[in-house]
Amino acid sequence: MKKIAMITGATSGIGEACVRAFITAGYRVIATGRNIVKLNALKDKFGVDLFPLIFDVRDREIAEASVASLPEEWSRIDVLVNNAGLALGLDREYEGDYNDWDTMIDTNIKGLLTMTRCVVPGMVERNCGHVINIGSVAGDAAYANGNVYCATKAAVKSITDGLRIDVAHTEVRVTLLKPGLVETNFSNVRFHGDDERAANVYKGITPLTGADIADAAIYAAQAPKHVQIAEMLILATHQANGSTIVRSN
Ligand code: NDP
Ligand code: 8X3
Repeated sequence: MKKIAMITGATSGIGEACVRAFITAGYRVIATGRNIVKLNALKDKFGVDLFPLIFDVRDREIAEASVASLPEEWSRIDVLVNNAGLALGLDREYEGDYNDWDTMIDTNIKGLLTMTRCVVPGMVERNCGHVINIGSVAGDAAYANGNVYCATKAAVKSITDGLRIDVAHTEVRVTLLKPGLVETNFSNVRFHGDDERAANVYKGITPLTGADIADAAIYAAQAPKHVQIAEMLILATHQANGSTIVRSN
């Protein structure tokens, strides 16, 4: 019987790469997201190995109802990849946008917690499972103008550590992946659709790809049962931390 991975934010970037990687590794995948067209395209591409589930992770009631509505044959989730998330804006903290702050906090922290609350009780009951949270190098230390986004990813680090402690009496494993610069739709979203500004983020450096992060997720998921990959910091070769990036001309 194939294992089941649930991947949030499966419609773009790292999440979409994880869908591909987990299916290639022999899993069936529950792909969750808000973009119905994209989810249907994934369904067309991966067929019986993919189950699309449409909801916004910020809507707690719908998220809970969606997970509860899974057909019996899709209900035993082996791996939860908590990936849905975003940055909005790159402003001084004292000039930041309240709505952007709320959206980041509601998605990156509260959405991730909702999914954990919905899925992990089943893992504990079955005494098996794996939660892979997508944090960020941004959670290690704040960088200029990153303030609230960095704080949400620092929260993901604490929430992940807390979960690891709280399931340590079980076989459930908990992993935090902390990517650096990954070229996805992330910067277009951060800069509210300013493609030129987004492209500049990746100028003069070879950034990571979604597939690089999916590789790390697969490595953690496929580690022997007694091995818990607690944390991985994955950076482009010319990035040293959240604020040190050496670019070529
Ligand atoms: P993308 O913008 O390419 O993908 C983000 C995904 O999250 C999309 O599928 C998006 O769906 C989904 N999403 C956002 N908000 C919600 C929501 N409220 N409910 C459901 N789905 C939602 O960016 P990335 O792939 O780069 O980002 C994935 C994760 O990786 C994020 O948590 C991000 O913080 C983290 N990360 C990214 C890095 C980078 O440099 N790119 C580095 C470190 C961490 P939709 O299209 O509908 O908005
Ligand atoms: C995404 C990486 O450095 O843009 O979390 O914050 S960074």
